[in-house]
Amino acid sequence: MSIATSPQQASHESGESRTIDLRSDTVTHPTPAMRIAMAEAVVGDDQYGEDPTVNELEAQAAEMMGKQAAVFMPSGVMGNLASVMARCGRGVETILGSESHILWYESGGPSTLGGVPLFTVRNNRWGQLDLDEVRAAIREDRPGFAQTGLICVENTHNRCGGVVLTVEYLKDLRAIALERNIPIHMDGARIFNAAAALGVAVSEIAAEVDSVQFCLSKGLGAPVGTLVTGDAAFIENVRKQRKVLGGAMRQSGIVAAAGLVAFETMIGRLPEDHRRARALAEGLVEIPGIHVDLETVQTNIIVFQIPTTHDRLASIDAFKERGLAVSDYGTKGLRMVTHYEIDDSAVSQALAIVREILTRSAGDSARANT
Ligand code: TLP
Repeated sequence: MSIATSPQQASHESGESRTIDLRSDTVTHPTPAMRIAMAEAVVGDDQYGEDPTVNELEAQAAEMMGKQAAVFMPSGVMGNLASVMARCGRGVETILGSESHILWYESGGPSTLGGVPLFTVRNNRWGQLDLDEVRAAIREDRPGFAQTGLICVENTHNRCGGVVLTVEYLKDLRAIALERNIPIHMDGARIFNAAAALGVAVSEIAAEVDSVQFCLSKGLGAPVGTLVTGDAAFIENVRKQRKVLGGAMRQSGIVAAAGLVAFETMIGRLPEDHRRARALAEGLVEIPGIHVDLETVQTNIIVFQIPTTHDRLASIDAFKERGLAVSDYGTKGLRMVTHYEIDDSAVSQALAIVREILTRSAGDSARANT
């Protein structure tokens, strides 16, 4: 056995060394420093609270977010679900955005496993929930009404193209939540991207919500893991819910070690991903027929539409054949996400492939029609 000590070697392992993989920042491989830290991690049984590496990761996470405590979870989906279940018992409702990840991509977990009804409020172009609509969505105390137990927000907002919720917006939302004593949970899978875009500390964002879930396995490049942060009593409850969901771990310091390296080495470089996403977006709008809402390209995500003359799925396949992977975002179009394995030359190659495929097939179909 050997440890892959270079990103090239690591990506070689995946057998995809030639693909420019812009499907997500979740596709990143652990850095060489992470692999070494994982191999050398001091571990113990986390369920006895005896894994020093996990304890250190949780302490650092809580401190960065300015919260009392944190708990290490296997995934963002589980972090969100355990957070919702810790706030809302069966029949207690959660208010969340119509475009939220929890609603779209988490298999209906809160309702199926938690018995938590979901009440959706429309997300606007900026990923925000309209404040008047939130006010109206918080239930009065009536026999026929479910009780409102939680408001969820997402920052950065994935389906809205990586847009950032500002601290000012969150303060306004908080004021409404406080009037009715409803806690706010932030799906902050990419909160470090949000903080980098706003030029503030993550704790300034986290201060406006009661709990934050954030992922190590996206732009931060670690292989696995999420942290949920909040007050001590809430985190104790999330630990219980994690156990209910079968997500408690033992010598999880092995993976937590990569998270500690991510904190040290990956947060500071996120603006590079944002710069490259911008370059990609600006290059895409130059290609005839492609539409990108440039104002929403604020972090590392680009959602774009290709000309209606082109079949979306066939175009994705054609990109793939030429060595470019992007994801399908259904009616929203296609998505690209930058990350640390995407350098400037990958950006220009990706643009060249998109241009080549879309112009070539436009030409082909024009010829076919004559
Ligand atoms: N998002 C993934 C896919 O599920 C779409 C991606 O490629 O972006 N919250 C947000 C905002 C997310 O974007 C994701 C992952 C999660 C939660 C879930 O995290 P994991 O994958 O760790 O369970």
